[in-house]
Amino acid sequence: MAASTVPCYLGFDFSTQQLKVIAVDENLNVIHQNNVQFDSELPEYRTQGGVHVQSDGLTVTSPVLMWVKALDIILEKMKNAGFDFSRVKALSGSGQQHGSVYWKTGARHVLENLNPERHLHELLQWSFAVVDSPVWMDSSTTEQCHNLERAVGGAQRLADITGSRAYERFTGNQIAKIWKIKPEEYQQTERISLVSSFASCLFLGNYADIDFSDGSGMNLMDIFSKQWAQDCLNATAPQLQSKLGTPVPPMAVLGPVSAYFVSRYGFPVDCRVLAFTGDNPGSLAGMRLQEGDIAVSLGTSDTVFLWIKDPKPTVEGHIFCNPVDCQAYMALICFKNGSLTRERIRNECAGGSWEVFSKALRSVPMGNNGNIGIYFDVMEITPPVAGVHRFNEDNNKVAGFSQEVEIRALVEGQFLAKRVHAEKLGYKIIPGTRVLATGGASSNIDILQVLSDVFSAPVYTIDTANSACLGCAYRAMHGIVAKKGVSFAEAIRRAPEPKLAVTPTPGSEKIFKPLLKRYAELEEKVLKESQQ
Ligand code: ADP
Ligand code: XUL
Repeated sequence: MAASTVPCYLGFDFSTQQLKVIAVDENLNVIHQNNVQFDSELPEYRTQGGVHVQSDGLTVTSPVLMWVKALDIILEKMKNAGFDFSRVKALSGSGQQHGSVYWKTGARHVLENLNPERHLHELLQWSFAVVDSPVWMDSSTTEQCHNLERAVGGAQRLADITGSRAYERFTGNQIAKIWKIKPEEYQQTERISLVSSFASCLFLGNYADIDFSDGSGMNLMDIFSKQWAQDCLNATAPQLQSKLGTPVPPMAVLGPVSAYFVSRYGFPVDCRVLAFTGDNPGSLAGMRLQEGDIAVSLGTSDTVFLWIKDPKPTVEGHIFCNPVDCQAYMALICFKNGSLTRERIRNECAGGSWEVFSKALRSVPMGNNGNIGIYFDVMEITPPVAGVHRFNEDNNKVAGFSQEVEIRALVEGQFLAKRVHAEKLGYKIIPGTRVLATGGASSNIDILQVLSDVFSAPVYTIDTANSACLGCAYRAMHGIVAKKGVSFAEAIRRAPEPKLAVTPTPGSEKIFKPLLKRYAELEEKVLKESQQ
């Protein structure tokens, strides 16, 4: 590295709809941001929202080579923008959680011998046994979920071991399905990665291990011993342990960047690759979440997460190992109907404009005159129900709302659900509670106002809506000093604090308290009806 260059750290995020990157300098200032949108910039893969929904409506996949090509493109874009790769001291990143990648026998050899004259997507085109990777939106593995819970002694028992009951999108159940429907491809698989560890493999030029935090989203790892749970492996697929590697701490330095990146882009030979992790764990790091805070991420999926010390897994929500402190944990609740549902209602009720959507939100009083809506365009995760359900102030089902009421019902309903389910996990809002918001929709102040009103708490944001990328750039920086015993908080103490965005409207608590109770009852009713 030239003496005049100041070091920097990169954080990538392989998310559902795009690949993003952020670079921070030693003072943790963001010095570069870039992204590649899958649908528009890689149209040859014909994805919608970054995915393919198969004809059964339940199986959801993404072409693994699209992710590889997106990396080729983003690095070219950075180069064309004059980004100086020789400054990169360490890099890390995140991936959408639960998705899986199946490396074909021989792929390790290809990774170790990448020719810097060629693009990664050309070099790796024959390296995957399964070309369409199952992603987190998939809900086609109910049978495998039942098998796993039965094998280990029930849903609560599975949660006691792995932090979650069996969920369709969790990787172990996806692997069990691949083994059942594509046994030959499974046999040809030398290594199975998560989206996060797959991305580490690309940078490392070798197979990279899965980190504890993203590994917690597989229904395969014991979150207390941080090792694969043998009973779960046995119930999933044969010879699985040898295909998974060994879980590593999220702050593990995996090795130097592959020679490919040194020759082709000018990365320094000693640039460190830190274990990649899940996007929600990455966001926890980027939000600088503290105990007591609640984070709400409004991306393709909406998620709520908390920092916890003494986890007690239940059959609702998930417990993951903490991405920045190996003694701690995080609780997470995932809602599948997030931004894509907001976009549908925006298109139908606001002519496709976020400004019109916001204006409509402001035009209807908080509490929506008692109207409540539940909008599950696709099978929801929390709770597992599909369909649109609208209720008037007397709890009677109605067929439709005016456009403005529909918009407010959607946003209020999404946030009522988040608070109801966070409280079911034992979360309490106390004076001083901060709601930290991130994700694409957190740039919309009118949406944040509803969030603040429903939670009766101030909402804070960080300068970038891409907290997962930012968090992983921070993690890359921490990775260099973690071995010396420096904590994450200490390593990033100079990072900007989250900023206050909105405070609750006076009177919001009085309006939303009864609505929270009604929402919980109506959701319960819809769930019961769907099970009849
Ligand atoms: P992901 O990381 O899952 O790909 P992001 O967190 O980047 O997703 O969020 C992308 C989403 O942000 C888009 O699908 C879009 O619906 C939403 N979004 C962007 N701008 C706004 C806005 N002004 N108001 C509401 N939502 C927005
Ligand atoms: C979390 C989940 C999603 C994905 C995609 O459990 O399934 O949030 O991580 O963002």
